[in-house]
Amino acid sequence: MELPKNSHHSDLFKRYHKNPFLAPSDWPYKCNSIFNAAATIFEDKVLILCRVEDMKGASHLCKAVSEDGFTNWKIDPKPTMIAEPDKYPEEAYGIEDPRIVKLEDGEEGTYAITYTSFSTNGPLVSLATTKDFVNFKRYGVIMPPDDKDASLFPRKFKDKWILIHRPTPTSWSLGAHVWVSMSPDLKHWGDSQVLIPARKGSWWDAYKVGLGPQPIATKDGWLIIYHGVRTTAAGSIYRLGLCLLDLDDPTKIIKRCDEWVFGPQEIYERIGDVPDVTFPCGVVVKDDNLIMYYGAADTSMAIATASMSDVLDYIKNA
Ligand code: BMA
Repeated sequence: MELPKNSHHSDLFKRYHKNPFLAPSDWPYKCNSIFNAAATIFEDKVLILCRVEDMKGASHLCKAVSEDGFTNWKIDPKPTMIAEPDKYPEEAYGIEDPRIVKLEDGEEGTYAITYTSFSTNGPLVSLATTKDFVNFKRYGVIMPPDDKDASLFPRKFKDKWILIHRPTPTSWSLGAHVWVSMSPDLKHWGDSQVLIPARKGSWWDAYKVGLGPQPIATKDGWLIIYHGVRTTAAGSIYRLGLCLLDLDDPTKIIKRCDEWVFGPQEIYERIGDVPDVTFPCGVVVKDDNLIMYYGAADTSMAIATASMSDVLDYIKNA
């Protein structure tokens, strides 16, 4: 069956012909779904840290590694990072949706993983670091509930780390926006401000926006791929938009595009545990190729690629 598509949808991002490239049936152990993976380059290979939902409903993280980022994924035979509610009570209902950055500025060799802890008081942002993706040092809660969709920038700005995150106000009509907060030590956070506000009314990104993959440094600024949610009578649609931030001061937006550039079209994106969701949490950049890893319908993992120069030209001319 061919689903109807809108006219220029996949001009910028092209779907990998073997999508979905990882599904629950590919997993070495029993699980319900594989989705919303972070991505990075580790030891010259592409490493993705997938959210795996188990058969009780809670999520943990499990890594898969590939030489080329597309094929021959070596999946850990058991969970790589699981919730530890005895030591970290905020992880009571599991851990979800990681983003990875490779730190600079005195922290070389360390990868920071921000993830959502599903606490008894709602979702919140936790931080852990690792040097080998086997042992993890937890920093615990860095943003209280409700807050999610977080990533660090890989370096400091005027001696401060910056975190992108998405707190949710108690009243939906006020909108859930992307914020930034600063920290001198990755533990104490403040100077919070709105970075990307959700739009309103009929906009594709009305009321709820959140960071997608980790911020990507380009010659023209930090590339931010964010998800926007449109609520319809049939549920929500999760699509992707683009923003460019100042390289030296990422609290400044250089450009925000009006139109979404990617959204649910294919059957594996439109049908699943949560229909109509394209939800990337990781990208890797190889030369001019941007390889985006996204969760499809909260069920499986898919890839879309773009030329970085085309993406930057698109943003400039949008
Ligand atoms: C968001 C997050 C994602 C999920 C999406 C669609 O709020 O919780 O983990 O993919 O909803 O269900």
